[in-house]
Amino acid sequence: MTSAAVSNPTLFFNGGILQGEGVEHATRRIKDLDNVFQDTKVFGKTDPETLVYEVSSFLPVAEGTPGGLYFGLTHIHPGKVGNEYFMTKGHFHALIDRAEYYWGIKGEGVLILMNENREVWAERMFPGSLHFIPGRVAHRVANTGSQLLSFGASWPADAGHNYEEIRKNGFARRLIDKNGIPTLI
Ligand code: M6P
Ligand code: ZN
Repeated sequence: MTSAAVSNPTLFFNGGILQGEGVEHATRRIKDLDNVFQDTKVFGKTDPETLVYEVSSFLPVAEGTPGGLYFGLTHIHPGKVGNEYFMTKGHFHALIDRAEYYWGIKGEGVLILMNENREVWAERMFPGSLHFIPGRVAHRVANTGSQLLSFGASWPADAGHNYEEIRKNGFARRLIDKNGIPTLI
């Protein structure tokens, strides 16, 4: 059903896959996640090609455009390195005061948050959960379930990513599997 005034949307995330013109796909494998997991011994023995997460993004304007809005869909595979769950690299925004929304679509996870004083807290993520991430707060998501974890994200086009801080100093706390229970230590 279309008319001159009512058209079909140009973007879809049916079946968890973001489709449409201008959508970009990125993969993060073990080999891309140096300095993310604590157990370097197990990390070193893990197949470097193991797929940890995938991100599709719709970036309609150039990075840095004030007022622009980005959309991303992230899928984290189930798995662990030692007792630590597969998770995203995590970042502060380059323009540190920029905020972001995350929301759970599929599977179970935990959103780990850390402010500039290195205080860490975490929120459970599940289908229908909505997370407002204020500016000045680093964010990372771990898949704590045995299925794929999918979540949506929307952030300002001028936010950028500051990975360096997390790469160097990490998060002050880690989420590990302690006797089957996701625990912040
Ligand atoms: C979300 C957004 C993206 C981010 C992605 C993966 O989709 O926050 O900006 O790139 O998650 O997270 P990270 O960049 O920390 O690996
Ligand atoms: Zn972000």
